[in-house]
Amino acid sequence: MMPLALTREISPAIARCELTHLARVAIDLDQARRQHEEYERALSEAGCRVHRLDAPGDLPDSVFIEDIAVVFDELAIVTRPGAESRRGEVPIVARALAHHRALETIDDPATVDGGDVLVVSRRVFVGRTPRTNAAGLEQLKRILEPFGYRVDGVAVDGCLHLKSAATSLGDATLLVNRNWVDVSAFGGLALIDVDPTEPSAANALRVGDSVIFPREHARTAERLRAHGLHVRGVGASELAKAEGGVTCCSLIVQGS
Ligand code: CIR
Repeated sequence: MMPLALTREISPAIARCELTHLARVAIDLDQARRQHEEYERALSEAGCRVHRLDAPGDLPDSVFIEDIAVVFDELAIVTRPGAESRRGEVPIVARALAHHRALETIDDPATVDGGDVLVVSRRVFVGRTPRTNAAGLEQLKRILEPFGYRVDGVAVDGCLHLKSAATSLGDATLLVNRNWVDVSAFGGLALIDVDPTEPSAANALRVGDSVIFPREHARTAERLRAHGLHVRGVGASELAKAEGGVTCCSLIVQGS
């Protein structure tokens, strides 16, 4: 069955998004919406059925739906986002996922952002960041280990989330920026480094046989093509100003 890609509308309040590492610059909302539509087209072309959830105006970061849940074959874990401003994003996403998976939740005092959770078959890497705390890591372990997943914390420094620094390209291969993540955690996996001039290029979204990837990171895209990967370029400049990348803007639900 086709994977489902859940996406979310861009909030008209995105100008008030959370920012950690970047200075605030104006986001062109029309351009951001065009780029988001291009992204959704890329998901469709990569074989997904796309379902876009709406976004009430008071949730600036709601387009970054990846942070609100982590979806496995056996269940989905609804997170408790590290930024308080983002907790109101949870109910609509949880309701949508409840049609497809049994749900578990991350509960106070734990915090987890989905962007910190990197799943590579039965291994789950969890970024230690200001958004995902030690209690979050413990709750993920308690939920996932009974299903046979191995869950490990990974040190992250200099970027927002683990998946700003490392993402899966499939076939036991990761795309990484080693300046931001301790790659010793990734034993047994092959690593492709971002081009040194493109530090933000480690966020790639593998779906089916394609890698959806920002057109802005042309040099790293060449590296991916040189490894035989099929790269679908999308314009991602506007949401990058809100510290979002290509994994952030969807939740992929396999077999739905
Ligand atoms: C935030 O700081 O929460 C948003 N402005 C960006 C979230 C990006 N999400 C992600 O990398 N998974």
